Amino acid sequence: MNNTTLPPFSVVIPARNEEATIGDVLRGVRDLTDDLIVVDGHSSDHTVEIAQQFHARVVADHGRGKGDAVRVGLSEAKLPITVFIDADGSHDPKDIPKLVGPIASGEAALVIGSRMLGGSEELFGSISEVIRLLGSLVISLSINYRFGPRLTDYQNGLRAIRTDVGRTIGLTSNISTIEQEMAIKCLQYGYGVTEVPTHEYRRQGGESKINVMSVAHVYVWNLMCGLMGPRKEITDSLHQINSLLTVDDLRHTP
Ligand SMILES: Nc1nc2c(ncn2[C@@H]2O[C@H](COP(=O)(O)OP(=O)(O)OP(=O)(O)O)[C@@H](O)[C@H]2O)c(=O)[nH]1
Ligand SMILES: [Mg+2]
Repeated sequence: MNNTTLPPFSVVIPARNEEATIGDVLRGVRDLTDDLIVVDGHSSDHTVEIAQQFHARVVADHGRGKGDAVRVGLSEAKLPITVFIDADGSHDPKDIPKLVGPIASGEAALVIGSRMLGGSEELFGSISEVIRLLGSLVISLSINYRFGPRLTDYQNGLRAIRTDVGRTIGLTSNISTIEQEMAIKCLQYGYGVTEVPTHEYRRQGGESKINVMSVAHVYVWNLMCGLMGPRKEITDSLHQINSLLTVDDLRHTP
């Protein structure tokens, strides 16, 4: 059941072969939401069965990657705010109310958890982690320079977004570049983007789905396109969709 002091929010867990950890994540989030969705990446282990045991709604992605799963999650969400949390145990469900608060108050349309503010076990453990940290810092600095905010962690998968905004900003990424794309497109459209301190743990089991070196060029290309792209206007058709779910709705939805 949802926390009564917050507006209702859907929780989306993208998961591919996360049988070792998804049960603990589901246990942590199930009492926070009335709309619990696991977007399954065609897992070959027991991820789906475990999700069903926790009465999560399980939907399949199109087999293209985490970005695809995030977009499927947004299209499936039934509530005005959608929270994303990874299935590998690296995020703390107790941070979720912090993410939802600034959307409920109208301060932001997208709220990202910041490992730079809240700490991370992953910052300096291995060469790969240092490369990812440096890449993440470059991405953050570039987006801040182009659009003006002073945020520290545009890459974090732990985040909350107004569902209507997530559906209408034109997300296209199929892989984990979805996180930077979501932030850049919100900023291009003039939506508020902010962050709150959240702690990140090293994944608690299973295997990483990301190979930094093989996707680095996609990150660079997407970042360049996003930074060079113009600021955008909300078109009439977007207005029509957005008018179905406004921030006022968020505040007044029982
Ligand atoms: N549905 C779906 N989920 C995915 C896919 N790829 C990754 N995920 C999930 O997205 C989340 C983040 O993936 P991770 O492999 O943890 O990526 P990361 O957090 O950048 O890397 P590490 O935690 O260091 O392993 C996890 O819950 C994955 O199971 C996919 O293709 N489809
Ligand atoms: Mg992870």
